[in-house]
Amino acid sequence: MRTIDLRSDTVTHPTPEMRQAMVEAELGDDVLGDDPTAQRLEAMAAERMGKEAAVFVSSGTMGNLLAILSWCNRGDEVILGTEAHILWHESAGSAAVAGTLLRTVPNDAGGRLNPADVEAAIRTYRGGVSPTGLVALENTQNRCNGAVLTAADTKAVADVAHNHGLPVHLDGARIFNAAVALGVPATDLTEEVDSVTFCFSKGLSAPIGSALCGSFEFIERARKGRKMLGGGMRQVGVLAAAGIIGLEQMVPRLAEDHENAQRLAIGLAKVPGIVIDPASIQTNIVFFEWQGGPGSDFLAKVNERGLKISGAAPRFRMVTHWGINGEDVEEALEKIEAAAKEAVAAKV
Ligand code: TLP
Repeated sequence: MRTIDLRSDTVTHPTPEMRQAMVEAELGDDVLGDDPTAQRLEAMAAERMGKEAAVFVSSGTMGNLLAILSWCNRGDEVILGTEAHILWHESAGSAAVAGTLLRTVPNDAGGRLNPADVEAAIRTYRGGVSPTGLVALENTQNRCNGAVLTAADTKAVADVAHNHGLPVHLDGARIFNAAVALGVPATDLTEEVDSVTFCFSKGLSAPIGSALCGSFEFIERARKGRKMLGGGMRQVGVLAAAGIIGLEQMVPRLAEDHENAQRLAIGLAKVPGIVIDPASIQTNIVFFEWQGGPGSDFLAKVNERGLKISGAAPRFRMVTHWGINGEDVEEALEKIEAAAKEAVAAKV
């Protein structure tokens, strides 16, 4: 039986062009500053984000952690959304490694932070107060159905932070999905932030890696932090070569993933037991709620039909990506429908 894997866009394998580029990549020792392919990727990443410099890191998690380490002192607070990936999925590195405290303000359904909430959460050192060191945004906002923040949403929060002398970091793991969904260059969405992480290993389909981008001075600090974390990689051009192809070839096709996600959402809305508002799906991430009985039964029935999804009951997730076409979406919907029918019937 063929498996359709919609757990994440992280499951993508390198494209044939990437594999070829990896084989042919010109290499050097990057810790010694000698890898031309890594340098080319970093220059491209900085340019695509409208920043002075970039550093190639092993993952989005490492990029976000390095941003926190590079902006904050130990004992500082980071203000971010209640649904932030940094809070939910990064193994508390912000606390365990960077020694910072996460202070949350609510994300609205569109993934936005209310600037007034951010302002109210900012604290300066006095007595036992831990001061704010950084404000962090996320675009697209994964847990808010991959919602897109506009340039105006970003600026509204960045203005508040900057008025208080605070830097802003953007977890832009899927920033190109946001840019494609809005039909704007990614630089429009990063202009107001001081640092940004984006991933090569999600919709862009490269096997490994992310970039952290910012000013020359900030990236120098981040490079030191990367080495400290054991993230200095030697002939890393083999990985950077795939990232270059991702940037050159894979960005415009993200629109296809968004269309497939919309198709998926519309189909899911017709399945008894499933609750979803297709209008809330803006990019390639499709969360839905299962209300047809025990979630573990439903998930088992989905999996036994050769469909992989992620999330935890009652909130499951499907993510479209390179390698998933319209027919796969139809087949996934058939599998979900059959699993749902059987799960509902088993309940009564
Ligand atoms: N997200 C993964 C899981 O960790 C949930 C996924 O499958 O979506 N920021 C955002 C917004 C992310 O969605 C992710 C990965 C990361 C950072 C971390 O990237 P990696 O996995 O490269 O450390």
